[in-house]
Amino acid sequence: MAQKISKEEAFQFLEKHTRFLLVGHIRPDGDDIGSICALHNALESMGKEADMVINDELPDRFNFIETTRLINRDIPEGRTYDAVVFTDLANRERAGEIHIPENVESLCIDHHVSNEGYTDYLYLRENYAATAELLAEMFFDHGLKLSRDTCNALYLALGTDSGFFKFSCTSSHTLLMASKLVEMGADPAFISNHLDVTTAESMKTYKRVLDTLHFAADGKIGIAYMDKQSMEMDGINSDYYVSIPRKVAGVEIAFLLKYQEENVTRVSLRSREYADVSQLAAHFGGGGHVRAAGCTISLPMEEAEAELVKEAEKIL
Ligand SMILES: [Mn+2]
Repeated sequence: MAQKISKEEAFQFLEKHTRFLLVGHIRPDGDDIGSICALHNALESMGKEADMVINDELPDRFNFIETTRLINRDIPEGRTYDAVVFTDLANRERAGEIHIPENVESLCIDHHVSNEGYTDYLYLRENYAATAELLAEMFFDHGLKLSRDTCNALYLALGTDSGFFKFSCTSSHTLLMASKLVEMGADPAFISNHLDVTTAESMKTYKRVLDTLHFAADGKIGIAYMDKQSMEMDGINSDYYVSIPRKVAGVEIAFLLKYQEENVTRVSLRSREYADVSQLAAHFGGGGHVRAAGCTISLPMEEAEAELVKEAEKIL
């Protein structure tokens, strides 16, 4: 089990090592991508070497962060490391199919309540909106000079994980970090302009997903599907579509059921005010946060829905 450490100890870990492998998660989101890029740049500014690995395709919409171009899909060959840092990964499986060197000291920096403690050290703040919130605070504490791209990466990460400062995870501290990032060069309008545009294909997918919207538990559960075709059209941005069932008045729990393969359904879960969807996801072997979680169920979509609704009704 990981040894839980403080922010100071986590920074000391960064200071005492020199060649870092940074690992992000599969199906990367804005927080993961922004956090790994910012940590990479901060380490370089400290005179360290760092390679980034995310073992999955990166969504195009985060390309405006220049550092994303340095992210590797696999661990580069012939490199050696004296430390591995996982950012925003609740469990080891989220790293994907990569062979992480053993006998190298490992640290995880994360904000998932469901973190499984799979590294030597764990710096966890489960009340923080994003992993980037831990990193930004740490960098500010030590007076690191952050480039404009690094500030944008951290702001993007804070913004995407907090629904751009709308979700309940948004605290005065989240906003303070965002404010300091803007002071140091982050550009909120530049970031929004890149995120708010959508492709024609995404609009068509939106219509397809919207057509599947239905309800259970007297309208307290909102459900939408991304079938095989929708996933082929815009599966890489699937997280965006869970906003469809979540938006409807009266919905406390939203499910987006996503085709993964025949008889395997991935599920994104969201809640609005009181339901703990991280517990619900954990019931199905998944995890996440109180208001946003995910799991994979080995059933076709309709059957997965029935199981989910049955469990969800117990907490409504
Ligand atoms: Mn996150």
